[in-house]
Amino acid sequence: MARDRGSREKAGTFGAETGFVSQDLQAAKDLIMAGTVGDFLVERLHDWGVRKIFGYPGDGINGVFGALNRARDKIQFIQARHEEMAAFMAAAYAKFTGELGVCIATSGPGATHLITGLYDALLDHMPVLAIAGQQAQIGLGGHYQQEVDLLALFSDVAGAYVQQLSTPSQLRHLVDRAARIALAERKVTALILPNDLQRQTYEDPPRKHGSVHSGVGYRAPRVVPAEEDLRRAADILNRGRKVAILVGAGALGATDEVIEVADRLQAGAAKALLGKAVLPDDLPWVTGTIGLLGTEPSDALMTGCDTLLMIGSGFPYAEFMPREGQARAVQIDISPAMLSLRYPMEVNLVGDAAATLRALLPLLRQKADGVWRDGIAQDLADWWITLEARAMQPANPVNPQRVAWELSPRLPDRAIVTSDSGSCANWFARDIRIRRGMMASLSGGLASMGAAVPYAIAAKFAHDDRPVVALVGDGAMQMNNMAELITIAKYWRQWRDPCCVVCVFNNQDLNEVTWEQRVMEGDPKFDASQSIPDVPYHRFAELIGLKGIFVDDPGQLGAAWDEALAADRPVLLEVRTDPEVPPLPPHITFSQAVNFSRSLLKGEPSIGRVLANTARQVLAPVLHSHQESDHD
Ligand SMILES: Cc1ncc(C[n+]2csc(CCOP(=O)(O)OP(=O)(O)O)c2C)c(N)n1
Ligand SMILES: [Mg+2]
Repeated sequence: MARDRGSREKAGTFGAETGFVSQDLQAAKDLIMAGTVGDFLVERLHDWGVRKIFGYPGDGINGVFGALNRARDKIQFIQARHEEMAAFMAAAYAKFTGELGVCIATSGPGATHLITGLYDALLDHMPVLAIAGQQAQIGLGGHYQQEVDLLALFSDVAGAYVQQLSTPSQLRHLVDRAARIALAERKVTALILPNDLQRQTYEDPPRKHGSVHSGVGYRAPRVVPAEEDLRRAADILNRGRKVAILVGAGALGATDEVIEVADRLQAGAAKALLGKAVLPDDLPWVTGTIGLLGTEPSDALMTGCDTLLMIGSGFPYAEFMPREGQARAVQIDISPAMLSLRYPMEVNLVGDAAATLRALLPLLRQKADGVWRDGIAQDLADWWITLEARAMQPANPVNPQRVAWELSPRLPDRAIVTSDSGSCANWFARDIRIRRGMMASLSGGLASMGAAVPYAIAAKFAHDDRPVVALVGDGAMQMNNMAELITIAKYWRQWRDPCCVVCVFNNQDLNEVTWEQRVMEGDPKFDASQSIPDVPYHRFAELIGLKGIFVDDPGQLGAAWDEALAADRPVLLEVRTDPEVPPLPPHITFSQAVNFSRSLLKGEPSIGRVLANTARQVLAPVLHSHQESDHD
């Protein structure tokens, strides 16, 4: 009977939408509500090791928020400005801790807002649990306010496990399965909780036919391939004369093992963007990132190798991999679904990166030092000179490459660097030299704008003793990152190390796409879609209590970074950067270059400067060296 009363109260007098609930009354209700479905949910998540939940409230989920309030000593609730940001935070928290990320939102618009952040987690294989409220069961199907079919909404992104609670005693196994499946399959799961149920008394499942009796806990197994398969892989790797390694996020816990294997095989190694922190960039055989945002030495590594070892990566662009038939190949991945996806592998190994490489090592013969690695080292030496020259090219007023170039040597040890999607991802990928102990990430698979600041916030909550730097375009800043500065302003005093620098590339342009229009489509910049307003980001930061620094002179960049990294509070470093410096791939193809030239003929507004910069930076060598390969 108590349950029925609960739902009547929600639907009537006590509905939060009606605003009748006084604080005292709510407190009294909270007291007698101990032991509700909401309380059990929080308790069970705590048992699962959850200590932080990112989200935003609403009356559809207030029964859980009351419980979070009662359990403040167990789980910290972190309030984002927007549910999508909370989901990005949960994804990034999982990335930076290896733990389950949890986000929470109300019914209807709160739940729909979560979606992009959840896809970010899904595409980057992060374990995230989304908790969403729902209208009271009595009204479901009634075209009720804020009623959205959440099972349908979450069915794709949380396809691994999405359930709507229909009776309190069901909750235990819903939580247990949602947490375990997210962790074990590194996927997104979702629980939908009708608000009338959240306040009902929780009871453990009765011992009767039909009940489910689940338990807490998951430990990842140590997965190592069969000995015979390891031998087949070792045979291929031992026969190779020019071995290339490609690492991704799946190798993040295997730095020592990758280095040992690479040294044994005298291999070079390129990094997919999400694997940027797998290997430090000061090793003379690490060619940096690969792909559209990659380096020329990575390109040379892939085009020149005769053997490929791919570890923990779903790197998407096959055109940056060896040509089919060029290299014999071995892949290691914990997920069978990711095997032989971008290149037909001769041996597919399902296993943990570190454990599998450890098991491989005794089977690998030491190769003699050779020309292959010397060539890579030479390519790299040349490349760093090229990058520095590109970064130091004069621009109007500041060359964006130089922003990252000047940051790189100044990054404190153990720094965590995040980037948004936009042209700054190029400079993040190429110009930041990662050192051992650092972390770095961005929205990889989804490549969504708007992730850098929520990622930085999650990084601070994951490791509040580590300095954090976020690189963000002005478009992404305006989209939603600006609002999340308010979240930084709200929480930074809780962090042991206040160092959190958000660097905005103010080019008044959606520059990455402007260049895609030019280079990929052969169109001129579409001013109506590409130009964006000038906003004084550093002054906004100052208004909300952060430190603001503005730079429009490249000579001041170094000092500005020093000041930002040493500040006693989070900093917004705004740099006025030149939108006419092209964020082109390491080797654009000849046809792309032709398209690009055509765009200029079609009436590009700033034709003079575009041509000057492009010619200076990349176009001339591309046109010379790639005419042949493009016509193959
Ligand atoms: C949510 C979302 N919308 C659109 C895009 C397409 N997109 C990728 S980069 C970019 C431009 C980003 O502009 P800005 O943040 O100013 O960075 P810039 O490239 O100018 O440095 C756009 C529109 C995207 N990746 N994500
Ligand atoms: Mg921009």
